[in-house]
Amino acid sequence: MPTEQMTSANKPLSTEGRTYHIETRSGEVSNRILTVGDPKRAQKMASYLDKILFTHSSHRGFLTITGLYKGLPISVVAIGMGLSMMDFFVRESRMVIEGPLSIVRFGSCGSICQATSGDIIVAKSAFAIGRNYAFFEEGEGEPYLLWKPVQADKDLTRVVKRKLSEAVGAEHVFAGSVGNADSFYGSQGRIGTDFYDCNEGLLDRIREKYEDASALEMESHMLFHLAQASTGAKNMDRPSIRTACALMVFADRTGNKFISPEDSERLVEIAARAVFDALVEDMPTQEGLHPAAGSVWENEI
Ligand code: R1P
Repeated sequence: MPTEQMTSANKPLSTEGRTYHIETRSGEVSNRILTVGDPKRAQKMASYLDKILFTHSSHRGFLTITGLYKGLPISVVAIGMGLSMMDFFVRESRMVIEGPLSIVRFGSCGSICQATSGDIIVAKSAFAIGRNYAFFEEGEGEPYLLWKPVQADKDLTRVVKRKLSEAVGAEHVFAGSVGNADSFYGSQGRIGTDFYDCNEGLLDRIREKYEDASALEMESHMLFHLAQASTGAKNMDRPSIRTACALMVFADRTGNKFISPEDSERLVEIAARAVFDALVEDMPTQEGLHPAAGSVWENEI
């Protein structure tokens, strides 16, 4: 349950200025953000910051950790799973951070290309895959809808890919388009008998429609879409929210293999500094970013 009174139904901010679901306020979250799904992954990656200044776990399961890396503020935010959680995260972050945002998602995925468990796929673009309820209820159209890919930010993506390639070896880093499904099972073509999913041909249809389709996961299209839909972009020389996404291959959907817990932990440890280095290279100063006055980094930089 939220502990502070909300001041508006349309834009719920508490009397203390905290957002309704993430529960952070101005000065607690940096313009540089690494976002992940799993809170344990967030804690592990945040342990590679030079100093932690702020940690908050919200009543809805969002975990925010803000600290310093190479003298600059960075936040690590765990959001859970799915495109709705990504929507909460991007919108409520925007509400409390002044200036441009650089957001890198470091997630996990299923590979539908030659990348196998333990490799990394960097998203050049992301498309949405949605269950078409009209098909299931009224027999209309295809069982799954495929939306056109939205591009990641090219500059941020380039630096993320370079840093990860240096960290894990270029031969383990792939690039392509990522399918953001609205579920883990039906909309990612996982076959079962408990539900009427009509998804037997879905992976083939995805590969046919998008030649560079490489991975399936559940948040990247919403991240890229909201960056493009961000109105702040109109007044700036580059978009106000810039986004990139790199994904560890947990499930190899072609070879039917799954990563071991040891290998996934090792990958997260190796990638943490690479992603922080990318965020710092992309935004090397605090000029034009969220003001230090009143922030958790006020007396640190
Ligand atoms: C499914 O297991 C979850 O893992 C992937 C999917 O996008 C989904 O959120 O990403 P994360 O590991 O970042 O949560």
